[in-house]
Order: sequence, then C-alpha cells, then structure tokens
Amino acid sequence: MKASASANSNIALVKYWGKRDAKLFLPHNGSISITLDGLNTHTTCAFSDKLAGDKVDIDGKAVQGAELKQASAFLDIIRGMAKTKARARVVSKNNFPAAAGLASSASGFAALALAAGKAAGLNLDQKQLSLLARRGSGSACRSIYGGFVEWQKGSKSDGSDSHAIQLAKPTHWPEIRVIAAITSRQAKKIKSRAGMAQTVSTSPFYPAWKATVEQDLDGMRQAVMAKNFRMLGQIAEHNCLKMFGTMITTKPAILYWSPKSVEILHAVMGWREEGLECYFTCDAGPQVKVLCLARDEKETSQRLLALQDIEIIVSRPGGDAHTVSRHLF
Ligand code: 2P0
Repeated sequence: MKASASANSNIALVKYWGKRDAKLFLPHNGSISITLDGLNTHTTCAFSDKLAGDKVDIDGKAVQGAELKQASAFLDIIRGMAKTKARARVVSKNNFPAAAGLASSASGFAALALAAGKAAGLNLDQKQLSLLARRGSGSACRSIYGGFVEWQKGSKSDGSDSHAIQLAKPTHWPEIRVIAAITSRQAKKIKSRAGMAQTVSTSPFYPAWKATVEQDLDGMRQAVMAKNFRMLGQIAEHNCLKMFGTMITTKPAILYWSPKSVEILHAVMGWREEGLECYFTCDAGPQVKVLCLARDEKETSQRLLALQDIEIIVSRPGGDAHTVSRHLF
C-alpha cells in the first residue's frame, strides 16, 4: 500500500541537548517546542517485495551514503513492527530550502513515521507515532503534534515513556510568530548529533545545563498556558544561550554562530530596549529564529530584512502531522 503524510517542523523554546542513550534517542532532559506551519515536509512511501533496497528521494535528489543508512535503519524498525522484509520507496519534499539548516529532520522523520507506518499497514496512534519518530531523530517526536508540545524525557531504559504530548493546540495562542532568519546556506561542519555527544562528554558546563533545565521547563509550561509572551521569550532566550554556553565550552569548541547570527542577536536585544517586543532563539546552526506577536510581525520582519543578506520565513503555530491523499509518485 502507498501512503502519504504531511508534518511541520518545530522550534524548541526549551532545547533538547544531549542523549542518555544514543541508540534509542533518549534525551537527558525534556524539551518544549512550537510546531511551525511555515516549514513543512510532504512524504510518500510504498513497500514492495520487488525492490532490492530502500530508495529515498528528498527534494528531487536520491539520498545516499550515511543518510540512506539512517533512513533504512528507521524503516527497519517499521519493518520489524509490521513483520515484513519488503523494501521501501520514499519520496519527500520540503517547502523550505533543504540546505537552510531549518531542522528538516524533525518534519522529515515525523512525516516518514506516519507515511511509512500507514504504508506498512500499522495503525499507530499519536503516542506510538511520537515514540517511533523519536527513533529517527529526537526532535521529530515533537512534530507529531501541532501547537505547543513537550517531549517528556521519560525514565525507562527501553524508552517506552519518552515521547511528546501536546500542551496546547495552535488555536490556544495563534498570535505567536516565529521568524526564521536564514543567515547562511552552507552546510554546518558539525551535525547536531555529533555536537550534542561532544557536549555531554567534554563541556564542564553540561552538569549546570542539566541542573537548571527543569526550572526552564516549569516556567515555559506556565508561560504557554498563561499566554505570557514576555515570560516565554525571556526563558527561551536564556535557555538558548545556556545551550550555546555548553557548545562553546566543548573540546574542541563548537561555534555555530556566524558573524551575521551575532549581529541579529545584538539587533534583537537593541530593538527590545526600544520597545519592540521580540526575542531570539537558535538551534545548532547559524540561523536565528525571532519570536514576536502578530502585532509586531511586520515591523520585526522589516527590521530583519534591513540587516541585509538575510532571507526570512514567517511561521505561526502549526497543526498535527496528518495523512494526506496526494501522493508524490
Ligand atoms: C531541539 N536540536 O530541541 C535541539 C536544539 C538542535 C538544538 O533537536 O540526533 O536532529 O537526530 O536526535 O533532533 C537537533 O537535533 O538530533 C535538535 P538527533 P536532532 O530542537
């Protein structure tokens, strides 16, 4: 059977940074994100006994090497669940530039979990899909749900309690805007996966990260439920800077920011002093995501574009990952 699915990417307000189990993608800490309607992946999957191996196309290019191995290992989990040996054909399209470093693995593995699960004849509920998507890429477990989402780290060694839940639907707080400012299109030198492993094993600040993240999670849950934008922004910025603190103190150091990224951080802090309420957050890369409310979307976008050599993508809180009837092959 052939099946297709659509999933949105997400931006973490309290970050997932560090694994306690690399094989099962179990995190050291919980995380909270907003699912983003502007960054979407559409994926079609079909299993067939006639294929000699898995064939995966992303944005018109055949995936090869380590990336194909990763996709096949994920499909193996689904094959195990469905008790089949059939190989898969997968075609996937992002509606945002693949090289822009905007967490395509989150929307990608969420869409693949749903499309491949259905194509294999599995009838998984959202919790099961979140558990499955996590095994492809940690942040993907949050993209199964729309709106405001928490990945509960869990404590079991088999990972069966490490999945996302929805804190609030997108309609709870539709005024939130996330403006992704793309500062560089060069592939980053150190992937998140390697960066977090290096942080856990070498940063002297990692214990401080782990010791303070629960209070960020508590505060962020409150901020989301009370729709307190100042509190949300302040915690998100602080949590992002703490994560960068652990990254830049690894051996060797990892510095994901470009000069342009730092320019935006200064600009956002300056605009805030002038009364424009916006906050920044960044992932493991040079792009900066600026958080603001709908009333300030236009002004914030214009000021970002005026910094030059920046592209922006504006997102609102997006919906759940869902199956779609339009197939890509
Ligand atoms: C996050 N990041 O919470 C954090 C913040 C980057 C910085 O999740 O190894 O691609 O596939 O589980 O999910 C990016 O890392 O890593 C990420 P794997 P992933 O969004």
